Amino acid sequence: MQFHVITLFPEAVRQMLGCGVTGRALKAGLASLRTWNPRDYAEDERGTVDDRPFGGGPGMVMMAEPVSLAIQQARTASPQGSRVVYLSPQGRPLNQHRLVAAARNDGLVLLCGRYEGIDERVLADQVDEEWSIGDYVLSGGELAAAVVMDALIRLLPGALGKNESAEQDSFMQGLLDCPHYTRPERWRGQPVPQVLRSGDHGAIENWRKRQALGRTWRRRPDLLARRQLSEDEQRLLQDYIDDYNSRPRGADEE
Ligand code: 9WO
Repeated sequence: MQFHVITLFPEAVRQMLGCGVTGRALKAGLASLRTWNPRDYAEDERGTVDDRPFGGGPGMVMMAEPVSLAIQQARTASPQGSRVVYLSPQGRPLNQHRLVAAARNDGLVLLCGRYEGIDERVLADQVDEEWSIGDYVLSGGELAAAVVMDALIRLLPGALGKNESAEQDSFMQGLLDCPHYTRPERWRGQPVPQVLRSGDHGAIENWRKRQALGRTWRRRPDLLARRQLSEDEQRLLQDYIDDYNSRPRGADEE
């Protein structure tokens, strides 16, 4: 998948993706990253890309022309059908479902704002979608773009090792993840749940599914409400709830 990122800070974007799973995917050619700097399309000698807001107020606004020219170049260089996405808190909330849909395309153009934002007329003309990664304000869209690319790269066939397939990810199944443990078997008085050391793979699978369902029920009931549960899953969740309700009063929340 080709990523084209429009940013005033191309080095920062590159650095964020340079290590781990994303770094390997880029080196292997599963994904590629090109950056387009509006400063290179500035109309004056000094490379001015921002100006004062009409209507007054603090801060600066990214100028239409340099951003527009950078978007045009990115669009031209990107595969047919690539969407231009602006990252902002005003966008549609991003989720795994939308990422899976986006991963089916060969390319994606990500537009990163700085300052107080980008002249609205460019957004109206040249942006296909606006995405938010959460209800908070950053100092620019670059971190959000890196989040989007990281989540997409994990979905590309071959990006993850055999033992870490994306379908296994909790969110791929609409549930939160189960707890994980490694050695030692007892750490500061806390044991690893017995079933995980039993070698009974059926029992382990059931325990993990029950934990995933139970945690989702307790922490994110909104996720469960949107997901159909199979009869097996309903039974496992009921086990968890029964267990939960029969705990001694004041027992540990987890
Ligand atoms: C800055 C600012 C300063 C004073 C008063 C109001 C203000 N609003 C902003 C602002 O929203 N700046 C944005 C910074 C402009 C667009 C790029 N920036 C950004 C993107 N911050 N946070 C995001 C973002 C993107 C995706 N998901 C969550 C947050």
